Formats: sequence, C-alpha cells, structure tokens
Amino acid sequence: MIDKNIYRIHYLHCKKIYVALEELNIPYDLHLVNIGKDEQFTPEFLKISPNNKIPAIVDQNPPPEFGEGHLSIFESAAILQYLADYKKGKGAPDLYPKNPRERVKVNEWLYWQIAGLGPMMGQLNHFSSKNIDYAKERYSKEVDRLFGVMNKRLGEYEYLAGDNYTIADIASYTWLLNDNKLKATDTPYQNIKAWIERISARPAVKKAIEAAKAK
Ligand SMILES: N[C@@H](CCC(=O)N[C@@H](CS)C(=O)NCC(=O)O)C(=O)O
Repeated sequence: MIDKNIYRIHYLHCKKIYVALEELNIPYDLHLVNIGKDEQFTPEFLKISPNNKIPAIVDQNPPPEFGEGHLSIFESAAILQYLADYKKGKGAPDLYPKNPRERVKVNEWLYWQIAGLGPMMGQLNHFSSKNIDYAKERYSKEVDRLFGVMNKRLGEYEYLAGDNYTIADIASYTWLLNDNKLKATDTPYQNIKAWIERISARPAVKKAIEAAKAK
C-alpha cells in the first residue's frame, strides 16, 4: 500500500499521479506540500524529492525485489512507471506493456510530455501574464507545434502509444484537459479533443479529477 506519503498540491504534474492511482486501484493517502509557501524546501521533503518539486511518493511497502524499507520516488514519469509496473491492483488495466515494441512507444510519448509538452506549456503559462512579446510568441509557437504533432499522431492511433490507453496518455491528459484552445468547438486539434473526451469518460479518471477538485 502507498501510505500517508503522497505529497501533492493541485498542479498538473500531480493530477497525473491521482489518475494513475485511481486507474490502478492503489490505496493511497495524500499529503499537501504547498509550494506557494515554499514547503518543498523543508529538509523532510528534500529527502524525498531533492529537486524540490512535487509530485513525489513514498511507498511504505515496495515489492520484495526492492529490498527492505520504504521507497521514495520523485519525477512524475518515474512515479507513473513504478506504479504501473509494480503496484497494479486487482482488475486494473495494464498501463505500461511489457512487450518491448509496445513499451518503447509508451516511453517515447511519456518523455515527449515530460521533456517537451510540459515544460513548453509551463513557460507559455508563465509568460502569458508578462509583457514580453518575444517569449510569448516563442512558447506559443512551440506549444502549437507540439499540439500539431500530437493531433497528427491521434489521427493515426486511438492513443498516444498506439491502440491502448497507457501512462503516456495519463501524462499528457491532465495538462490538456482544461486548455481553452482544445475545448473550442472549432479547434484545429479535433483529434486531441476527441481523445480528451475518450479519456474523460473513464470512471477512474472522473474519480481522480473530482478528488483533485475536492482537495
Ligand atoms: N519534471 C517534474 C516537474 C515537476 C514540477 O515542475 N513541479 C512543480 C509544480 S507543477 C514544482 O514542484 N515546483 C516547485 C519549485 O520549483 O520550487 C515532474 O514531472 O515531476
């Protein structure tokens, strides 16, 4: 059981973890680390997440191959991979296939979000309230380019890694869910819009998003 040590606040990286925990039927407790109040810099949290970022988890009962003692993990992709590989509950879907050809596709799109979409959308959000046209234009163009790449992919496949829903979809979904450009009826990114609707209809996703709102 993941116990009493999921550090969280309502940021998009953290919502990924909510969704994965619900999809995978993993019991968990949430702990608030308020980055607005610099709580990510406390010595206690830095032991878990030395890069002073949320999300992070502590599993009090990792599988035997991890040896004795609890296991802490920071970086959302590493958390998603661990949960899907080692903590999948009864009846939960396989979100991280073992088949190497399928797994490499999941990794591609997972890292695409972590290294591309996430940071670029983060910069765009940051600069949207600043009066620096160069930065706004740069990040806006890059986010549009990334949306275009994703939209093309989702025109060819139902999910980012192929035919099946995986942790790669979870990683991008929480970032795109509330994007106004994608919500618009006449969005040029219709394949992304349809993919968001498909994922939003999943019971575990509904539960996770409601839970995140309630906190
Ligand atoms: N690559 C990291 C990014 C995490 C991240 O950027 N977290 C932000 C909130 S969304 C944070 O904790 N910021 C606090 C800080 O930078 O001090 C991941 O995917 O987990």
